[in-house]
Amino acid sequence: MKNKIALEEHFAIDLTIGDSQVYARPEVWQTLKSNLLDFEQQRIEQMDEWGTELSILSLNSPAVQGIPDARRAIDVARRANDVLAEQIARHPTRFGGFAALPMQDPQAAARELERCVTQLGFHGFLVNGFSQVGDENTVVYYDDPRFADFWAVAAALKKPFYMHPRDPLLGREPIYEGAHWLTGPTWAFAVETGIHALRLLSSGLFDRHPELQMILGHFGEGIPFNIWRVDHILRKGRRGMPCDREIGDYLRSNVHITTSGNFRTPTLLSTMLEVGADRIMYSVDYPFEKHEDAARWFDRCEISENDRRKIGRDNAVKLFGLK
Ligand code: GRE
Ligand code: ZN
Repeated sequence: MKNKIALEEHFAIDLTIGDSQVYARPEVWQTLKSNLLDFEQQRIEQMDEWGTELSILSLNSPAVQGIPDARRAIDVARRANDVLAEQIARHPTRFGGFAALPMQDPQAAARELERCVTQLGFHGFLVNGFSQVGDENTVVYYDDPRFADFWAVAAALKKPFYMHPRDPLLGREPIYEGAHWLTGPTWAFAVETGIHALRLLSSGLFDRHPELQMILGHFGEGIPFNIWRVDHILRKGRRGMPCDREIGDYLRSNVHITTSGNFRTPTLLSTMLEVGADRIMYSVDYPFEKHEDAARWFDRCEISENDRRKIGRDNAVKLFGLK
């Protein structure tokens, strides 16, 4: 498929590139680093070769979310968003943007989001999970009441947001001790991000803002596979859960799911059965993943051509209101 749209595609700036080094084996770090910092060379070559017309770009992880000092977080977010805006201006048909936001200061995050959407033409925002706030051992999730006004601003802008992974703070998660190969994209990303998404879905956020749309990568971080059980258990007793509906209802009305880094047909088919082909979108997760691996799988996997067009492109055109 030639004119795909991909939306979990990452870049870094000098101030954030160091955060990605722990995820690269030493022999591939120089390549990953160069690919994250690059916009116009390898990135566009790979998009051309493997049929991605438009990449919606976002900062690497955890970057701004991992900066406990709010003033520094505000500064780094603004710089990253300005770098991205400049590249989008140079290649408006090839790049779009998700804003990085300093959630350490919800008011500042709302102002930066408004700037990015109304002045820079970004398509929404991407957060790398919880934010450390004040000191590095403090974790804040976005169902916290302090974000009420932020979410009102985000919903009013009518752009989706991407809930992207970061690792849990390993000092607070002893379960990974002695099994560090399970951290990061192996497993910990999905657990951490899946729970954060479930917190938002069950918090009442989507009752207050029924139009708000959340995007999850990696085929939904495990949620579609387990949603029947989640609702089955909660149907027997809600245990204080404050939202109006079942979590699966929000999954089918407020969530979109991408293929990023999870190029597997049985998983795609199961997700299609659970949420429908209209809520699934192609993504690569470049440069942590290869366009080649994503496209070789997606372009030929056994779905109808109608569904391939929706997932590869048309659903994103609709969601982001592209030309
Ligand atoms: C990502 O942000 O998507 C990512 C990382 C580190 C390793 C793999 C990965 O930040 O997909
Ligand atoms: Zn990613």
